[in-house]
Amino acid sequence: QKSVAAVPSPADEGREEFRRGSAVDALTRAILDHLYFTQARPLTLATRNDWYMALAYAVRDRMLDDWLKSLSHLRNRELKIVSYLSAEFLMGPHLGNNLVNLGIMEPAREALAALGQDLDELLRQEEEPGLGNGGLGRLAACYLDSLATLRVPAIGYGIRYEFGIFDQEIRDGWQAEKTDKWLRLGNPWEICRPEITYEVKVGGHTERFTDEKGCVRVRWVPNKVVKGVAYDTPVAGYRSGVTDLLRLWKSEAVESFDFQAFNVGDYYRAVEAKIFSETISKVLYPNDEPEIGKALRLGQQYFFVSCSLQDMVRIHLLRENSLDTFAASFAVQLNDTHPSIAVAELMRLLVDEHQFEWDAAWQITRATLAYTNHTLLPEALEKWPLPLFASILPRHLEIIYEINRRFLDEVRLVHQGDDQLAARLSIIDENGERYVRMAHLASVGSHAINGVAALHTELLKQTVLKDFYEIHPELFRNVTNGVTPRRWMVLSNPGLTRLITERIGDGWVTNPDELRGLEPFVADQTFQSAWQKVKRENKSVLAGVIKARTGIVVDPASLFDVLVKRIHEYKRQHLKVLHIITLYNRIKHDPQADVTPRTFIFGGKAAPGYFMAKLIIKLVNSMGEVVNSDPDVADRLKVVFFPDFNVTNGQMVYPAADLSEQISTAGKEASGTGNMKFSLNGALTIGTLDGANVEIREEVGAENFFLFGLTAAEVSDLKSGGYDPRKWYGEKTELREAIDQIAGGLFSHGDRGLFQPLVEHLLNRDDYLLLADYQAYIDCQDRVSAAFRDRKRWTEMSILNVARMGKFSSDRAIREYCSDIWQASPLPQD
Ligand code: NBG
Repeated sequence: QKSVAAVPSPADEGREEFRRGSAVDALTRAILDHLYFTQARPLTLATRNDWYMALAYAVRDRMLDDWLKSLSHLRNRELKIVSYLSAEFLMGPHLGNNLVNLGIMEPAREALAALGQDLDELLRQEEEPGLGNGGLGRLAACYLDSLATLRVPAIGYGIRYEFGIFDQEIRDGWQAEKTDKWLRLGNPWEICRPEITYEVKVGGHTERFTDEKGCVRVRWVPNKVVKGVAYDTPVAGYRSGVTDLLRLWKSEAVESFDFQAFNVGDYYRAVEAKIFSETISKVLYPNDEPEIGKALRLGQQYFFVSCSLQDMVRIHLLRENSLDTFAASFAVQLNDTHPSIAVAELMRLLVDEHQFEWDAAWQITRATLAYTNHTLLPEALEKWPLPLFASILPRHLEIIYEINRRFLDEVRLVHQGDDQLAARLSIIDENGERYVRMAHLASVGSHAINGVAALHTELLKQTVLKDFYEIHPELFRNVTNGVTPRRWMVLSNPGLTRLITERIGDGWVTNPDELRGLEPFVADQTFQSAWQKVKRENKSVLAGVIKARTGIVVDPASLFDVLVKRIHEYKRQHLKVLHIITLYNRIKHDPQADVTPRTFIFGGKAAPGYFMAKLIIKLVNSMGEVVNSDPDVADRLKVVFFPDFNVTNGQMVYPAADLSEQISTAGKEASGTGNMKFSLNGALTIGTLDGANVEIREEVGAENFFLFGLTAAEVSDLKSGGYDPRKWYGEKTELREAIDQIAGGLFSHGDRGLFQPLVEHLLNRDDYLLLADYQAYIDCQDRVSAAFRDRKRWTEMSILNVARMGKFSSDRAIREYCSDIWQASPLPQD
C-alpha cells in the first residue's frame, strides 16, 4: 500500500505537500533514468560526476517546456527579439541558478538525499564556464537572467570557447596560469545544433561584376571559409515561464573546403585548413584590455558576429518575406566594440547578399544596432591596423570606407571648414600608422550609444566620444549597470535571503525596491542579532575555504576587508597594500597599539602578459607572509590571496564581506558591478567617487558609505598641473616608510630588485595617483576601524545598504534598455 503515495487521488491535487512530494518523486525517477540511460552507469559504479550529470539533465528537462515555447515565439512577427552580441558571457555554474529560478532547490535536495547523495557536493562538482574576463562578461550573464525573468524574448550570441579564462594558481607567491578545460567532463547544459550552421569567409579579395539587372555589384572571393555551429544553452527566468536562449558558435572546418586539397593528394594542406578553422573558437583572450594586432582576435569577432547576423536574417525570413522590416524583428546590442564589425557585416549582408540599395541598408543597420561603451581607458579602445584588417576583411574595409566617406561628407556639410573635426571623427585613424577605430565604427552605425554609470556617461561625452556627442547629442543615453539578485543573493546568500523573506516576504526577489521594507527594522534588536549571525556564518564558511585552499587561519570575528576584481593598476590593489603595511608599522612601532583586527582578502586574475599586475600579486603574497608570521602582529592582521577568483568563488566571498574595497582612481572605472554585489550582501563600501560608486552612495546615503579621495575633476586638474608623486612621498611619513620598506627588501628577503619596477613607477610616474590619495585613504580606513567597533551602528549601516540597493538590480537596467533603446516588450502572460 506504500506506493499509493505516488499515485494520489485527484482530491489530493493542488495540495502543496502533494505537489512537492510528486516533484521529489519525479525528480528522483528522472535522476535515476539519466544515470542509467544517459550516463550508462549502474548505481554501484556511479561517480560524483555521473550524479551531477544525471541531476543536471533532469533539471534541464524541466526547462524544456518553457524553452520550446520561447523558441516558437521567435517566429512570431509581432515580437521584437533582443539580440545581445557579446564576445563574453561569464555565466557561472548553471545548476544552482537553474534550481533557484525553477523553484526546485528543496525538492532536488530531498530527491538526492533519498538517493544517498548530497546536493551541495554535486553543486561543487560543476566546472563553471569561464567564457569571460570579468565585469563585461558577467554583466552580459546578469542581463540574460533579467531578460528571461522579465519575459523579454532574447538571444545572447557569443563564442563557445573551448578554453575559457585560465585557472589561476599561486606558486611561490606568483600567478601561474593553467588552461581551463571546462568541457573535459561534458557539458550537460548545451544542445548542439548541427543543422544550424553558417559559413564565414576570411581573407582573399573582392571583385566587381554586373548582375542580371545591369547593376554593378561586389563579390568577395575569400581565401578561407570556416563554419560556425550553434550550441544552445537555455536561460531560465526566475519563475517567469520564459526561458531565453544563449547561442554560442563553435568554429569548424567546412566539409567542402579541404576537398580540393584532398583530391590533389595534399593531405597536409587539408588538415591545416581544418586546424585553422578550429582555432578560431579555441581560446578566450585573457585580457581586459584589447591588444592591437592579434589577427586571431579580429577573426573571432568577425566569426561570431557573422554567424549571429546570418542567424537573425534566417529567423527574420521565417517571419517575413523581406528584410525591409529587419529592425522591427531585432534590437541588436553591441557589448562594447568587440562585436562592432556588425555595422559593416549587416551592410554587407544587405547590400551584397540581398541586393539592397545603400541608403535603405544603412537605415536598417542604424535602426537595428546600438552600442554600449564599457571603458574610458584610452589604451583599451580597440583599433585594428589597416593592413591587418584588409588582409582578413577586405570587403568590410571597402564598406567602412564608404560609410566613413558619407559620414564625413555630412560632418563637413554642417561644420564647413573644420577639417580637424572630420579627422578626429573619422573611422580611420590617419595620424601615423593607419587604424580602423572600432568605437567610431560602432558610434556611426548605431541609433543609441550608452555608458554604464552616470559619471561614466558624462565623461564619455566630455572625452572619448566628445566630438560625436557634439554633433549628435540625441544619440547618448546612460544605463547604469545592475546585477541579478537571483544569483547574487538568493543563490549565494541563502541565510540572508531567508532572514529578509521572513520579514518582508519574497517580492523583493523580482522587485528589489521592496527591500526598503527592511528599514523599519534597522534598530530592532532581534533583527540585528539575526543579521549579525548570518554574516558571521557566511564568514565562517569562507574561513574554512580559505584554510583549505591557502592554509591560512583567519578569525571570523575580525573585519573581513575584501578587494576582489581583476588585477589592474587603475584598480589600485597596491594602494591597499600600502594601507596594510601602514597598519603593520603601527603595530611594530607600538606592539600594544589598539588596532581593529582585520582579515584582508584579495582575489583576482592578472592578464598573463601584464607584468606590473603580476608583480602586484607577488607583492600581496610576499607582504602577507611577513605580516602573517610576525609574532608582534599576534594574528590581528591576516592577509590572504584567495586563488582563482571566479563566479563560483565570488558566490562565497561577497556574502562574507564586511568591507568592500572600491578604490579605483576617480574617472577610471566605468561602473564596477562587484561594488553592487557587496552592498547587496550587506558589506559597507570604502570607495572613491568613481563609476557606480557615486550612485551607490547616493542611494545608501553618504552616512552609510566611506568616501575618500580625489574626484575625477581633481584628478584631471592635478595631472594637467604636472603631478609630482615625490612631493607626497616627501611629505607623508607613514607613506615614505612603507615605500622604503618595499624598496629595501623587507618583503623580499632583502632582495631590493624584486619590487623595484613597482616602486620606480610609483615614485616617478604614479599614473593612478596612489600617492596623492594615500593619506585620505588611510584616514578613511581609520574611521572604518572605529566604526566596526560599534557593532550596533555597523549593523544598522549594513541593513540600510541592503535595504537601499533596489536600483542596482539588473532588472531595472534591462527595463531601461527595453524602453529607451530597444523598444522591446515582454511577452504577455499566457
Ligand atoms: C568593464 C568596466 C567595468 C564595468 C564593466 C561592465 C571592460 C572593457 N569594461 O567598470 O571596466 O563594470 O565593464 O560594464 O571590461
